[in-house]
Amino acid sequence: MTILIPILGDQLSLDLASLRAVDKREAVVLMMEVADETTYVKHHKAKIAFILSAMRHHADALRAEGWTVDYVRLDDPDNAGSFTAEVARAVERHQPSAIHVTEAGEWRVRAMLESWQDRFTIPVTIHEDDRFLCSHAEFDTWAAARKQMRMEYFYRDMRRKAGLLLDDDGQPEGGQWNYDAENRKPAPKRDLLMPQPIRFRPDAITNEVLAMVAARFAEHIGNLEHFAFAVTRADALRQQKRFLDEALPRFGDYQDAMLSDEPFMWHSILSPYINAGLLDPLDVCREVEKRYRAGKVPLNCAEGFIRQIIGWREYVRGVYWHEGPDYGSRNALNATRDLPAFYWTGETDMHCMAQAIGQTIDHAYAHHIQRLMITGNFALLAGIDPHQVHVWYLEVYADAYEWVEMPNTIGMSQFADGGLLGSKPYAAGGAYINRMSDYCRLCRYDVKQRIGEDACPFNALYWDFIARNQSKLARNPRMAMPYRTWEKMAEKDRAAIRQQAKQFLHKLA
Ligand code: FAD
Ligand code: DLZ
Ligand code: SF4
Repeated sequence: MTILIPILGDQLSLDLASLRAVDKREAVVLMMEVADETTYVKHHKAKIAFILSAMRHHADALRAEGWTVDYVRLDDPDNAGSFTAEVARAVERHQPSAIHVTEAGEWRVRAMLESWQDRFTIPVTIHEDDRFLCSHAEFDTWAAARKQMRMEYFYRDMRRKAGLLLDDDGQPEGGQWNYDAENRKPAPKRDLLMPQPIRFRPDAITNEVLAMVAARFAEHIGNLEHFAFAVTRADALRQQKRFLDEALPRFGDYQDAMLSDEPFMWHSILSPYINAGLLDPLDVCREVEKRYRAGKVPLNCAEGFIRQIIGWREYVRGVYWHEGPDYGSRNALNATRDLPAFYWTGETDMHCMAQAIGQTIDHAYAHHIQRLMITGNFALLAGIDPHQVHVWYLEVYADAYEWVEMPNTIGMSQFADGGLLGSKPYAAGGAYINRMSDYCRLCRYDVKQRIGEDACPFNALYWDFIARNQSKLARNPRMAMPYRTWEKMAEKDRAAIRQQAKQFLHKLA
C-alpha cells in the first residue's frame, strides 16, 4: 500500500501536515518542477532559481530523514508541465491507494488540488496548512464578529493566542500593544557597520539550477549575478541568527528608512525562507522575544518585528482567503493606466524609483517601505491598473505567493479594495520620501517644487490623486487633512498642479 504525498514549492517544511499524517514507510513524496508554475506569471529569474534549488535541497533533506522521494525535474523530457498532469503520471508509476496533500497558497492551485478529488479514483485528502497561527475558520469567525476588519485588533488576539510579549497578567509587555510610533526614524548617515545579510555562495546544485534558469527564462526580469539566497534550512537559520544578532537591535528604529545603494538596511531578509517553509514564523518570533527578555534588544524592535509576523502576515493571509478569488480584480479607484515600462528596467530619472526597481532587478528583494511608499505609492498616485501592479509584485519578489502578495498590493498599497484591509490609502508626495531617505539629495528633481521642469513628480501626482478621488476619499476621516489643504489652495494653483500631473502622465504613456 503506497500513499502519494505531493509537496509544492512553498511547502518545504519537514513538519508539514501531510507528512505528519502518513507513515513514511508506506509513502512516496512527489516533488515537481513544472512549466506551468514557472511561467503562470513571468517570475524573476532569481525567484525561480531560489525555489527550484530549495526544492532540490529539500528532496535531499527528506531522503535523509528516511522518506522516499520521487523528484521530477523541469528538464526531464517526459515532464508533463503541470501539477495535475505530473500527479497523474505519478499515480501510474506508483499505483497509490490514496493521496495526501497540504492545501495550496493560492486560489488557482487550490482549485487544482480540489479537482483531483474527482479526477482520481483513489481518495484525496487535503490537509489544512497549520504552519500559520490562525486557521481559516478562526479568521472567518473573527471577521464575522465585526463591522470592519482592522489588523491592530486581530494582532492583539494573536499576541494573546501565541503568548508572545505578555506580562504575568496577560497584558502587553511595557503596557502598550504597539510601539509603531517609535519606529519611524529617518535614515541615519551611511554607517560602515550597517548589518548585511549573509551572501550564500551557490553550491553545485544551485549552480546547475542557475544555468538552467539563465538558459530557459532569459526573457524574464532580473539578473542572477547577485544570487546569494540560502537554499537549505540550515543556511536560512544562519541568516536568522545574523538578523537576530546584528540587525534586530535597530530593526524598529529604522524600519521605514531608506538609503541609496543599501537595499537591506536593518531588515531580516527572512520572508523568502519563511514563505517557502524553510523557517518557522513562530520560532523566529520566540527567538526575538528571548532576545528582548535577555535585555539584548529594545521592546520597540521586538514588538515591531513580532507584529509583522503574527499581525500583518497572518492578517493578510486571513483577508486573502476570506475575500475569495475575485479579490485580485477589485479596482475601487477605477485606475486604468498601464504599468510604465521602467518598472521592468529601472530606467527612470526619479532616483527613488530607480533605486527601488534597480535593487529589485538585482536581488528579487526590496524592503517594505520601498514596496509601499516608493513603487506602490507611485503606481497609486499615477492611477495604474491595480491588477497589473499585482502581477508585477508577484513576479519580481522572491517571497511572493499570491496569499501574501495580493492583499498587500490590492489592499494595502493600491487601496483597490476600497478600504477593507487598511483604513486609508498609503499616498504621499515627495516630502515623505525626502524625510525618510537620502534619495532626493541625489535626484535630478527638486523635491520642494510642485510645478515646472524640475519639480518632483510625486508632488503634483499626489495632489492630482487627491483631487481626482475626492468623491471616494473625502469622507474618510483619516483623509480630512489633505482635503482641507487642497480646498485652501488658490484655484489657479490647483489648476497648475493638475496640469503638471496631466503632462507628466501623458509622457508616461
Ligand atoms: P522584515 O522587514 O524583516 O519583516 C519581518 C517579517 O515580517 C518578514 O520577513 C515577513 O515575513 C513579515 N512581514 C512584514 N510585513 C509584512 C506584510 N505587510 N505582510 C506579510 N508579512 C509581512 N511580503 C511577502 O512575504 N511576500 C510578498 O509577496 C509581499 N508583497 C508585498 C507587496 C507590497 C505592495 C507590499 C507593500 C508589501 C509586500 N510584502 C510581501 C510585505 C513586506 O514588504 C515583506 O514581507 C518584507 O519586505 C520582506 O522583507 P524582510 O523579510 O526583510 O522583512
Ligand atoms: C513559484 C513556483 C515556481 C516558480 N516553480 C515551482 C515549481 O516548479 N514547482 C512547485 O512545486 N512550485 C513552484 N512554485 C511555487 C508554487 O507556484 C506554489 O507552491 C503555488 O503557487 C501554491 O502556493
Ligand atoms: Fe523621488 Fe521626487 Fe525625491 Fe526624486 S525628488 S527621489 S522623484 S521623491
